This record gives sequence, C-alpha cells and structure tokens, in this order.
Amino acid sequence: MSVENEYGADQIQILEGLEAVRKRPGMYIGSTSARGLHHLVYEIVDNAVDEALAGYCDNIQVIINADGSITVEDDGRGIPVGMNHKAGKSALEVVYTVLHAGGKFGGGGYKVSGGLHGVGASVVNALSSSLCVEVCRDGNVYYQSYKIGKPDEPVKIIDTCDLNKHGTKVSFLPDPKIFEDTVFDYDTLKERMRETAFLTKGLRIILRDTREDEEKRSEFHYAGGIKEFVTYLNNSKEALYEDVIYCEGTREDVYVEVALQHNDSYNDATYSFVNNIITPEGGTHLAGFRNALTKTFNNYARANKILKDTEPALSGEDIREGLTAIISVKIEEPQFEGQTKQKLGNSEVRGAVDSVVSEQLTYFLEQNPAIAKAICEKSLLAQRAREAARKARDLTRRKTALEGTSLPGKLADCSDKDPKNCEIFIVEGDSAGGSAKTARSRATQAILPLRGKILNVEKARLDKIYGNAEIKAMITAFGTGIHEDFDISKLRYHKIIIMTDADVDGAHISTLMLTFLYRFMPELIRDGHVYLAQPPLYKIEKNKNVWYAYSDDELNKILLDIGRDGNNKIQRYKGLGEMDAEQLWETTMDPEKRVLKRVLIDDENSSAVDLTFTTLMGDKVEPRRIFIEENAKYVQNLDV
Ligand code: 0RA
Repeated sequence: MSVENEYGADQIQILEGLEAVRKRPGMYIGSTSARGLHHLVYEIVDNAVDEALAGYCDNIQVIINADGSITVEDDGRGIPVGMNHKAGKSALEVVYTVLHAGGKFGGGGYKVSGGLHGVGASVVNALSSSLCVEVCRDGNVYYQSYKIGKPDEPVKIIDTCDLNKHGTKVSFLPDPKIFEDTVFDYDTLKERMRETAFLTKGLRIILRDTREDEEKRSEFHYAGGIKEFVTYLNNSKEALYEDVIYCEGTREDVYVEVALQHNDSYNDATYSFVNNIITPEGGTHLAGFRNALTKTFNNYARANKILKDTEPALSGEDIREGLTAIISVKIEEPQFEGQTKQKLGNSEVRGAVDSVVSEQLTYFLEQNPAIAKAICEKSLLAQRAREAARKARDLTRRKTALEGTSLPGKLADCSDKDPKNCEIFIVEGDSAGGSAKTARSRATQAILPLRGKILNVEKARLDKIYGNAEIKAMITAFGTGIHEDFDISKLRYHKIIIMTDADVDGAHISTLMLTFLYRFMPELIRDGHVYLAQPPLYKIEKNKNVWYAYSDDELNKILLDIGRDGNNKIQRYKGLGEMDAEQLWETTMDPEKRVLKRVLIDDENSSAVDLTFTTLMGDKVEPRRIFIEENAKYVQNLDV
C-alpha cells in the first residue's frame, strides 16, 4: 500500500470520527446544554493541567473573548508538531483531528490524563464552528486552523519566537448548530478554575472576561493546594484547631493527597477527586480514607485512654462530624462505575489511600496531642448525641405506631388526598398563618404555621433537632420520614411552599427552612418540590383601582404608568400579617395569579452547593452577606 493511499484511508476514518461526535455530542461531552458547552472549556484546560501535572506548565490563561469565543493559553512544552509517520502528518494535527488521540502519546513523564470523558481536543474541535491553535517551541510559532474539525491547510510556521518561549494557545468558537446556547457564564468558569487551581498546587490560572467594557479578571494560585482548599471551605465556620492536617504519598503508582480539618458544625463535607475530576459518588479512594480515619482515631483514643476499654468504638460517622476533607488521587487508568460513572472503581486505590492516611495521620496525632484530643472528644460527644437521638427517634417511631400517623395539631390540612394536586404553605408566624387559613383553597392547600424562627440545623446536634416541635411538625406533615427512613413516594404534597415576610427576617427564616430541607430531605429540592412564595412589597391605590408591586422597580413602573400624584396612596407591606385574607389570596396564594420561585441545586459543583447553605448559616456575618449578594441566581424564577 502506498503512503498516499494510507493517508487517504486515514482521512476517511477521521471524518467518520468527527461525524460521530457531531451526531451524538452527548456521548462525548455529556449534553448540549449549558453544562456541555462549559465542558468544552474544561477539556481544553484539562489538557494544559495535564502538562502542569507532568511538571512543565506553571501558568494557564483562559479568556472569554469579545466575540464569545474562548482562548486557553499555557506555558507548557507546546504540543509536539513533528511528523507523525504513522498518520503521515503533524502530531499537532493528529491531536486535533483524531478521536481519542489527545495527550496520551509521547510517553515519558506524560502519564496522568484528566478530562471527564478522556476525549479532549478533537471533540472540542468537532463541535466548534472554528478553532485555531498556535504552538510555540524551538523558536518557531506553528499554526493550524479548522472549520468544524477539518483543517484549513497543513500545519505551517507563521512566525518566530524567543528560543526559550514555549507553550500552546487554542481559540475556539462553539458551533451554534450543536449547542442550545453558546454564551459562556463567567461565574461557572470561575468556580471550576478555582477548584482546578486548588487541586493542582502551584499552578496559576487566570480567567478574564473581555465581553464587556469593564473587563472581569480572577486569578487563582495556591501554593498549598488542597490544604488551602480545606481552609477555603472552612472559611465561614469556626475551625476546631488551627492546622489543616495533610497526608501525601505514592503507593503502587497511586499518588495520594488528603487534607482535612474539623469545624464546629455537625456535617461531613468530604469531597473526593480522581485526576482532578470530582467523584460525587465516592468510590475506592473514599472508602480507603474512611477506613483509615476510623481505625486511626479509635487506635489513638484507646491507646491514650480517651476511650475506655469498656466503651464502644467510635463510629466513622462520629469521627466525621464537622469534618471538611479533600481526597485527591492521581492514577494512570481510572475506572468509573455506577449508573452515572461518577464512582471510582480501581481496587488498588483503596489500599493505597488507607496506607498513606493511616501512616501519616498516626504520626500527626502523636506529634499533636492537643489536636488529637480535641477531635477525639468531639467524636465522643457525637457518639453520645447519636445514641440519644436514636432513643428519641425510637420513641417517636413507637409513638406513631401506637397513635397512628397523627398529623400536627397546628396543621390545617387540605381535603384532596392526591399529593399531585396538593400543596402545603409553611407560614411564618401564627397571625399570618391565621390569614392564610382563611384565604386558602381548602381542597388543595394546606397551611402549617410555624412559631418564630425554626431551629438552625447547622448548629444543633441530632437529638436536639429531633426534639424540636416545629421540625417534628414539618416531618409528620410531609409524610416522607427523614434520613434512612426517607421515602419520597409517601410525600403528601407535591408543592412545599415557604411563605415568609418580604424582609430580612423573612429571608433568614426561609434560609433556615431551606437548610433543614437540604440537610434532611435533599431529594425534595432535587425533585423540584420546594418553592418560595413571593408576597408583594407594595400596594398602590388610585381611584378605587389597586395594583401590587413585588419590587422597587415594579413600583416605579406602575407609578410611571398611572402617573404619580396626590391621589395614590402607596402602602409598604412590612409583613404578611398586614394583609387581610383576601389580599393574601390575591397576591401570593392564588395559583392563577401568584409567582413562585422554585429552589434548585446545582449538582455539578457540589463543593460550591454545600457552601451555598453552610455559608449562609455560618457564624461570621461578612461571608454570609457576600454570599447572599452573589447567589441570588441560584433561585430560578418560575410562574406557576
Ligand atoms: C505530549 C508531549 C509533549 C507535550 C504535550 C503532550 C502537550 C500537550 C498539551 C495540550 C495543551 N497544552 C499542551 N502542552 C503540551 C511534549 C513532548 C516533548 O516536548 O518532548
């Protein structure tokens, strides 16, 4: 076979490959929604991060250009440009046109490969209406451009550069024929770049957005890597001790890094990563970590008589109460399992993490007895609280068995028994609760008034939470049970509507409610059952006509429409209680007229989601304020 023929056959294969990507983009980047669009950037950035992990790249710059395209520039060795004899063309062209070629060739120190689907540059190229790449190495600038994945011409030299300069610069414009929307979101990229920088210590990532007159810019550079990640996650909480505990080591080609620190909350915020990819369902690395943690602390507590021989061992849950931890492993061939392929399966990783953590944590505890004691004592308290909670729960279970499923006394239930038709309003305060009971549509709307502020579940142990009357009332009203007893098929109302005053206190109560739901019944939020009611801020009256305004903007618009003069009386609502039943119905409860906001969880960024709620409820006021300003967008507007 002649070389020419070989080239021809290759070319056909490449076109078939690109065709496959364009036919089923979801197979390669997950989806063609905003999430898939942003994946394009991650694929390209991950290639540069691989170069950083190999030790050759210190800086990555990501730019959202004015025309909506993306540029990713790195100072790595530069993608090889020499002739690839098998393919009969430049290696650079192979990387950008052959499916699955990205990164894995070249051998040597270039081992670990990230990228959620391990596909990379050629997939991004196939899904871009145009892409161009410049490689700087050996004093030359090499260049190639493409349209929907096909090269315009062979790789050529377009310029010279300093002999010491090296790196790769890629620009691409996503194809609007493929993606539902091709507008990149700065904050989405920002959070991902932050996370990537935390996971690759020493790497500097700069993100710029040049689409508007005023350029946005973020720079991430963490010499401490995941240690600083833990500090960042604990920022809005009180740490139990100052140091972040850090373990690092390699066992059988598995590179293991773990950072952890306890705080005064009661939740476990552990995030695990493989080759910089988050594994929301954990896997062998997480299992190895948990095993090492439980074993090491029990050994320490027994040896130092913090735990007496007669006392039961601390459970993993006890030790993980208030824990913030990052587990990051780098391995050559990750295997993902589970329905969503988000769980690490490689069995050798379990032992590697267990060994590194057991060894180094044991040493750390011996060197830092005060910290060791503080963690053991917190775990012991957790153990006792868990025991008390179990007793309290058994008691309530037995009670319901004896009394049947008695609904809370304060609940005004609806008569319809089909949950699909039913909604429950959780109302702040008894007086507003009274108006709501009068106003409601009895058949489908239930009302549960809550007295004052509900318990902050971020700051209370389980026994106290289970003992709280308001929380008990909600749990029994919803019908689903909680934790391991949770059963969504028993949900008695398909809409759970939180109705609070349109002021700061009201917002705080909503947040407490959402925190409770997020921690104890996250499925309710995930399945879209949770809503916030939107009561009006103003009532405007003129010549016996009435308007309601839900924001200051709306008020101004109405006043502009009807003319501002002495004849309108504007009333500012300070709370739900100021409205009579009829007004409450008209403005906030009537399914025909009201506006509800549905509460959403962004699963992609799970460490950020967790922060969403914990930051809000933390002790320190400043992060909370910043959070509220930044995250108003997590709540989606929805007309129902
Ligand atoms: C394989 C070998 C070499 C560099 C790279 C891959 C490389 C890939 C990417 C992707 C984005 N930026 C990159 N930078 C480098 C180097 C081989 C050599 O120089 O010997």
